[in-house]
Amino acid sequence: MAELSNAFFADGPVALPPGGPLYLQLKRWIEDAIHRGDIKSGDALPSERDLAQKVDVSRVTVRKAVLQLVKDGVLVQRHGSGTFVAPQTQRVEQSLSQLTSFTEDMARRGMAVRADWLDRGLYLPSPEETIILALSPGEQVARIARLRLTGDVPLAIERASLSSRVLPDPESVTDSLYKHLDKSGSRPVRAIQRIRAATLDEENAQLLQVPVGAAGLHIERTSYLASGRVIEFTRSIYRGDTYDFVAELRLGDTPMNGASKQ
Ligand code: 16G
Repeated sequence: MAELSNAFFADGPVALPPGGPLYLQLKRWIEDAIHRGDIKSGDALPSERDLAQKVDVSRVTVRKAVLQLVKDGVLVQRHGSGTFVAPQTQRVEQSLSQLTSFTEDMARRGMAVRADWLDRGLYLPSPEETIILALSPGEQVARIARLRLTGDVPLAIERASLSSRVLPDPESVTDSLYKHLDKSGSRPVRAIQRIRAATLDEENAQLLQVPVGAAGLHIERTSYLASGRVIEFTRSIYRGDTYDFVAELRLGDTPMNGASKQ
């Protein structure tokens, strides 16, 4: 209750928008309060009991409305601390023709970046990592996994694998991986990126603060040095509600262009 905006619980009786079952009326009332800015991203919702009392509905009705809003991604529930208005996200348009880093992409937009470290260390490589990174027998793989955020809004989960010869001390990467690689002259110059649709499982959805089953983009980037050697293999999950990947297409010199001549 402490973080509650006064406007949300203005004096006088609450008039729910008419139409449909009571829990849907309450759901719309909460959504309207968010749209009006009476309660903002990160604000705590009043307790179930307080809401039920103020709106004059049963706690079961409140629970149903809140559950629906959590399912829609409007509210988030944090274990032990309550229910909050979910972070509002601005869509990010990302070109597919430039090999840039997350930090650079965000800096270009004037957005601050932050990473929550999920993992950073040296491991025995998986067969896939051994093949893609062309690791020698016995060579370890450096893995760095991060939740990437702008402000408090999580945008992506990135799990990068590199040869331990390139990155012998993964702990030394403190902010930008590409900046770090640049220092040792091993920043990639070319990459192949594969993007496919994904629905988010419980673990990823929780990290990205979206409902389980929400749409996401699964992206694999394999990056190369000028020598042709693979330097980085990264698997990422981006939030589907925040990213537009944009590619410029040009008429190519394909057999189709010559079709009219036949
Ligand atoms: C981008 C790359 C990722 C790379 C990271 C480096 C995609 C899908 N992924 O996010 O492969 O590791 O940039 O960013 O674009 P950093 O230099 O900010 O750590």
